[in-house]
Amino acid sequence: MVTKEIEEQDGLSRRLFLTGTAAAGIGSLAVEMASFSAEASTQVAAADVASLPRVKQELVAPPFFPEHDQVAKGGPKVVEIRMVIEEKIMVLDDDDAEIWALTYNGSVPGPMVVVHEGDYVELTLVNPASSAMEHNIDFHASTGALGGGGLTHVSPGEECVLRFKATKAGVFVYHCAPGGAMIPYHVTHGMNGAIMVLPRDGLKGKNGEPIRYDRAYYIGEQDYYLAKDEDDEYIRYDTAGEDYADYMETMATLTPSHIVFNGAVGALTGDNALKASVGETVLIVHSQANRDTRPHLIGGHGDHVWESGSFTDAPQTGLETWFIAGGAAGAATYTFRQPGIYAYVNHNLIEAVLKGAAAHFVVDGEWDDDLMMQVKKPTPI
Ligand SMILES: [Cu+2]
Repeated sequence: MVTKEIEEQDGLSRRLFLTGTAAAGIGSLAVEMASFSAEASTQVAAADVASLPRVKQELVAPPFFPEHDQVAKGGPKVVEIRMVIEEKIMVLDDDDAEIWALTYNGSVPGPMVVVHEGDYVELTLVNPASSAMEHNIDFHASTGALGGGGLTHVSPGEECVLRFKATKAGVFVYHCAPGGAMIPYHVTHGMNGAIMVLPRDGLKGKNGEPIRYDRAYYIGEQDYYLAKDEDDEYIRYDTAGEDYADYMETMATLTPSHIVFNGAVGALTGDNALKASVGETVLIVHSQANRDTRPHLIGGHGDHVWESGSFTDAPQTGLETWFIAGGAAGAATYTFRQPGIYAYVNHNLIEAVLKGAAAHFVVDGEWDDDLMMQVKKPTPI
């Protein structure tokens, strides 16, 4: 049905395609909820929020975090962020497989946002006139129908502002959810990211002891469903959205062509490997907006792991592999004790090795023979 409408390209069909409301179900629900939520949102006690200090957070491309305090300074703030939607070709692997990625700020995943519990997040979402499609954003960290999705539909050439109170401490996914089949289509074209809502007094262990980190990295795992032609080559398209009909078929197989970290195979290996030193504690936030995954640091552990992503719960300790449910983010800390190159993988090893879900940590420092040593080199038996 949708395919036919795209081919027709008349004004109405184009609009339906852009909004995703051509597909029945969640699409129409979203529209109804949008008007309902918009009404409710006008009742917000704007006066209280207006008295709060405002700070701008400069978002940066993953795997890096924006500058932030681990322990909040002062009371709640309004944290202003800006995301510009970018539809762009991204090369996914060494074989030049490519996709018209749908992105927040040009990266897959979108940028990490960091606030403290009780802060307000105020997002300006910009959809440039050059875009082909309508987009929006659903914050799993927020409270209110559709996570802001109903209040943020921006057509090409529009921008909007959404404010929500970060009432839940934890790490959470955000993603585009325009309606109907466009929801998985946009999410599996890269349109997702994560936000970290820290407790105001910082992260804590089982016994309330403070947990601090020296570095923080954001790993967004992404499944793509590229279509191939009759010669077994990935199909290339001239414009964003042109792959829609083919992609609907490949998505329905539930079999990704690629499962990668940070947008593409090799995005976090080689020159792009994550850096750390022996003795440093690294916070790793891992998100997967669509599909279950199971991070594992080969040669290390999860010292503290918030598997569900909720900082309200005490972290688990000493994990070998942890589970991140599709549609969620999780957090883990690890203090490196040995130098070397560590692979950080989705420990479905087929997905890591054959599909691409692997990163490297390059760790410098002194080797500790007590922890590990080669007692005898390989020699003939
Ligand atoms: Cu979108």
